[in-house]
Amino acid sequence: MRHKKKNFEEALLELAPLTWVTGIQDLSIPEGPERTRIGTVADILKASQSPDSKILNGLSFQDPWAGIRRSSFSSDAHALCTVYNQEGWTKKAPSIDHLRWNLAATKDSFHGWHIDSDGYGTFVNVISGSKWWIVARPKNRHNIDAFNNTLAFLDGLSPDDIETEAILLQPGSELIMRPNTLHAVYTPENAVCRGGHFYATSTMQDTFAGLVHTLICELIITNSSYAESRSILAEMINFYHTALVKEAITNGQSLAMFDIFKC
Ligand SMILES: O=C(O)CCC(=O)C(=O)O
Ligand SMILES: [Fe+2]
Repeated sequence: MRHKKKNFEEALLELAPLTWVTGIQDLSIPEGPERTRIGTVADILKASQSPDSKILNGLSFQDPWAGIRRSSFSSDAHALCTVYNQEGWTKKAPSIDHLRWNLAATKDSFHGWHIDSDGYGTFVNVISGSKWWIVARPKNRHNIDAFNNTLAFLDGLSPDDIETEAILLQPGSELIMRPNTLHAVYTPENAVCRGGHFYATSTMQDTFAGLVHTLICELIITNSSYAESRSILAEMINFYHTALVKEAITNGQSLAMFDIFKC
């Protein structure tokens, strides 16, 4: 998706008003839970304007109004839109507020190695500035077990087993990252991004490994956790069952395997 180039202030104020209160990482505080403080969008703007200011990283701008779109990789959107568009469906839909979020970081923010929580895949678009997104993956890409053992994941990863790649994200680029991907992020200039999480049928094995890591280690290796993700997975299971076992037809459309496995 293409975005018009915006300066930081303009992009930041499109996320939220100056008085908006949110969790912000203050990089003058050593890594750990204390690093996340409560601040405002005005704090981020002020810090962005002075080179001597603290480095601030706002990672918690949930953006429920961004909506979820059916994309070629977002099977969860496909399942939820189909299930909740059925005639006569009255069940309360799971909260999807956490699926769309924005980031606002000042120059030199750094986020250490982690995986995103709950087995989610992630996409990110840079609106202003840039980000170095560094990913690590098993050298042998066919060895899907390499990142699936939690103990190995925590202590046993050797540089001989993994390869890393740094990708410079700029306005107009979109990164789509599979679940259970170790990544670290450096912000070389003030940056605003829009992003989101997704589940894809094609990467469900990685989702499962990411879920197990989230369950066992939670905040040691990931930076957030969302209970609602389980309801979304339950609806996907419901969707697969409806399509594959019941071979149901919804809104005049067959939920054939083709529909499910295309994303
Ligand atoms: O932009 C950043 O500093 C980190 C983004 C990220 O990986 C995350 O929020 O999980
Ligand atoms: Fe992340």
